[in-house]
Amino acid sequence: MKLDQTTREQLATYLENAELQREEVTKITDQYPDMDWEDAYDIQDIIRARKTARGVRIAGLKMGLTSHAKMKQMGVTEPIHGFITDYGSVADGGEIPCSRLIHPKVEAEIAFVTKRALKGPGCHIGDVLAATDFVLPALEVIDSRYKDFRFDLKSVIADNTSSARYVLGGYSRSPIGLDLRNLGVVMYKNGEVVATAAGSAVLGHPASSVAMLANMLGARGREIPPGTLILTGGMTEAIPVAAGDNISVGYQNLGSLSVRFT
Ligand code: 0L1
Ligand code: MG
Repeated sequence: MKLDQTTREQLATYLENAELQREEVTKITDQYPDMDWEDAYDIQDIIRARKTARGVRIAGLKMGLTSHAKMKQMGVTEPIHGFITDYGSVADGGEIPCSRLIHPKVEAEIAFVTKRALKGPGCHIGDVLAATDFVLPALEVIDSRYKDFRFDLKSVIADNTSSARYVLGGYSRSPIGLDLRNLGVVMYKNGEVVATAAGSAVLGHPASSVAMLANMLGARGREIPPGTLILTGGMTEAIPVAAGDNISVGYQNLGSLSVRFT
């Protein structure tokens, strides 16, 4: 690590305050260009530990930047991971007040729920499918705390990968017998199609995103416990939303979900 503990704690305060007070901030690498990946995940961990200490429940994990197009755009070869919270959960058909967010965007995703632990290294799609209880449709609402969504990878990891809200909906099904690679989604904003995609947009197969998460956590001596909800990453591009927008997403063989921004 390149940053001392006091600096990492100060940066965690800076970023969590930005989230809680709905305040755009400048990216932290402007001030600390030498910070490394370990510093970035450590700042995220400090934010997570502070939330837990205040009684927030960690509802699951998420992978971000899992599409090859988005990775290429950011000049990286590895996705990033973060966590989701109980207060981030929004009911299917529910409302999300924009007054609590800075500049939200939505991504259609597939969520997995595990029934057995997954631990890297060496975790692969077969391990993930065998350890999955069910999959279900998800919509992630990302809301970078950085001005104009302008950041680099280390800054966005520290900012818990822009995690803000999420909606789970549709049908829960075993992944066995589902063609997740070719599973199509259509996203509508105010009744108009704004994005279409297939499961293969997520690292070739959404289960490979879970395998990669297990391998990334394994490199830090951690695992994905049984019963973990995992958002596998956007199939569609991230679509900006504002108060008054209705978003609905249809998932082939898995039903649909919707949410309204107020
Ligand atoms: O969930 C995501 O893919 C977002 C990762 C962070 C990058 C962003 O905010 O666009
Ligand atoms: Mg996402």
